[in-house]
Order: sequence, then structure tokens, then C-alpha cells
Amino acid sequence: MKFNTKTIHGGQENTDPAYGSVMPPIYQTSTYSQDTPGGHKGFEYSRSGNPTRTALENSLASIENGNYGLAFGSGLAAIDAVLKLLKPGDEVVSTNDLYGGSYRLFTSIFKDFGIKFNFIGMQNAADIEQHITENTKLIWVETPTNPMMNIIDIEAAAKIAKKHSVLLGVDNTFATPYLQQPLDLGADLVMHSATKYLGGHSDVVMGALVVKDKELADKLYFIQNASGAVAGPQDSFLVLRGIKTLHLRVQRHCENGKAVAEYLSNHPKVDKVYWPGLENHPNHDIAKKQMKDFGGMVSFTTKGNELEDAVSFVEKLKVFTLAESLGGVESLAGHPASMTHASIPKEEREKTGVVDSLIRLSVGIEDEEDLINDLKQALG
Ligand code: P1T
Repeated sequence: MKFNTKTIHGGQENTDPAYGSVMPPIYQTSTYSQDTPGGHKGFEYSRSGNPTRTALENSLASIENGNYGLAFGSGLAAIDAVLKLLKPGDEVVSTNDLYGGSYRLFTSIFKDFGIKFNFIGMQNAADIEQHITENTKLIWVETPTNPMMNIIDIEAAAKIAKKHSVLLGVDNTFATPYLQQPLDLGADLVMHSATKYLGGHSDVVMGALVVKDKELADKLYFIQNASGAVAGPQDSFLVLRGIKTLHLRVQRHCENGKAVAEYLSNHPKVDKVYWPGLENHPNHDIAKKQMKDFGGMVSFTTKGNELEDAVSFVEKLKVFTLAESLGGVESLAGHPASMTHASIPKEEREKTGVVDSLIRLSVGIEDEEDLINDLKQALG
């Protein structure tokens, strides 16, 4: 089955054996009757499993070319489950430019449990190797990174991970499986904030993990059930519905992303534009190699790097909404330094380029002309 067919049918055989409904029913139940103790029909309690969540988890596994999918209550809950594979004394080598909430989870929660994090620039994947010690258990890659849009070579990172018997986890939120399939490039585990492009309509918060290996899947399932941060049935239904149009939406996000990136690149008030499809993007070649297209996330700075210019710009936008999050059908604008990345200390975030004038756009699927006109009036 090819990708566009998988988004609609992948893992969806026989989702309603009772009546044959074409869409999976929303099993809004916490528990399931048993004929005799242990005599159930595959589901006992909805933390351990729910048929609507299972339908979504099978879809997730299918679109990421994995064998097992797991749906969590948020993207951070999914990352939290991955980190619970580790023990005190273990080390993680992580991308230094990553979602502020992931950074906060690593440094404010798991660090106190004795896990050591090395945050490094990974644009040259070979650099990862020198940070691996005998205690390293996980390499955590976000690509494209949030919000600087750096691209990390997943295949090269996977080779290093295999050589040192370290797990490689990839946060595939920005790319989506339509553009990039990390498991095929050698990653052990793919993570999503399904809140974003997978859900696609800014109406749900959810996280996902997909793996190929059964032993790893069993460990993660144990953590999912034991810690309990599962996705609910209504939300599972919504994300499953979102996935059915993922390919169409992401195509348009990419087209509009390109138009916005090119427009900004030629604007006299704009300083730098970060979009991996631009030929002058430092990792453009890697992006071309591992992604099908370049996505709808675009970051940029204004000349002079004045906080006031960035604030005035986002306040003037009319079609773009000033809001956290990304990946929905509607265009959003964010100011990472004060919003999504405020939990990273100023000196740390500035080292990776998250300066005061940086603006991040989640380019939606509206008419290109309306988006460009909105940027024009807000910059003017
Ligand atoms: O918000 P949640 O579903 O828990 O997902 C966290 C997360 C993980 N990874 C990446 C790359 C993300 O972008 C996010 C969430 N990001 C935002 C809310 C944001 O506006 O950047």
C-alpha cells in the first residue's frame, strides 16, 4: 500500500466487527464486561487498551512504516514514556535546538532522576559520536528543529547509534511521515506531537510513538499502561480523522511555506529566513535527501533584531493568528523567545539562534495571496 492509501486505510481492517461502520466507533467506555474472570473480548480497561485508540495506533504504525503504534495524552507524555526506558546514570545526547517543553522535561524533571543530558548541535551528524560515552543509551533528534529549522541527517545518526548500540529516537512532528520516515532511515523510534499536523485542526492535544521492534514496543506499552498517560477515545477518533487528509494538507502546507519563505527572503525588513527548502539553508542538501518536500514551518528575524519590531509585527497580523502550536489548517505566528521557548534560559536559547526578533510561522492551507498580503501589511 502506498502512503496516500495508508493514511486512509492503513491498519483499519475490521475496525467495527459489530455493524461494519466505515468510520471506527468512538468507544467512550472505561471498562468492558467479562463472562468469567479474564473472559473478555480483547479489552479489559481503557487505560490498558481501547478499540478507538487501537484503530489510531494501527494507523500510526502504518503511516510511519513501523509495526507498533502507541498514543499518549500529549507529545510530552510520549517523550516522557521514552525517557522512562532509562535508569539513573544513563546519558542522552540530544539536539540542542528543540521544543522548549522537551528541554524543560529533560532538564527540570529527568535530570533530577539522575539522567544526564548532552545538548549538542547535530547539523554535522558526525559530531554526535564524540559525545557518546559508555553510559549513553539514547540519541534524541528533532528534525527539522523547533524553531530554527535545522536539519539533522537521520541516516548518519542511525549509523552512529547502531555502532554504539544506542537507541535513536526522532521527533518527527515538524516533518510528518508524509515528508520523512525516520524508521526507514534507521531510527528505532519515532515520536510525534499529534497535536500538530497529524491531528491537523488544532482541536486536540495528543502524542504518539511508533517502533518496529517488538521488545521495544512491549517495554513502551508497559510504561504507557503503568504510567497511564493515554489518549482518550474522542481524541483518538479526531486524530484518526485528521490522518486521512494528512497527505493533502501537507502538500498545501509545503506550497504555501515555499511562497512565504521566498516572499520573506526578498523583503527589505527581513534579515534571515529559516526554511530548509531555500538553497542557501545550510542543511538544504540533507533536507533534499531525506525529505520529500520542505514543510510549512518558516522562521525569520527582522533587521536590527529589535524585540519591539517582532512584537509589533505579530500584533498586526490579521489572517495569521498569534498563538502557540502549529500544524493546523490555519496559519499561526509565534514569538518563540516569549512563548514556546520561554522555558529555555536566554543565554542558552540565543546560542541556538532563538533571538528576540525571531518569529515562527506555521503556514496554513489558506490562499497563498491572502497569506502574503497579511505578511506585507504587518511588515509594512
Ligand atoms: O504539546 P505536546 O503535544 O505535548 O507536544 C510537545 C512537542 C514535542 N515536540 C515538538 C517538536 C513540538 O513542537 C511540541 C509542541 N510544540 C508546541 C506547542 C509549539 O508551539 O512549538
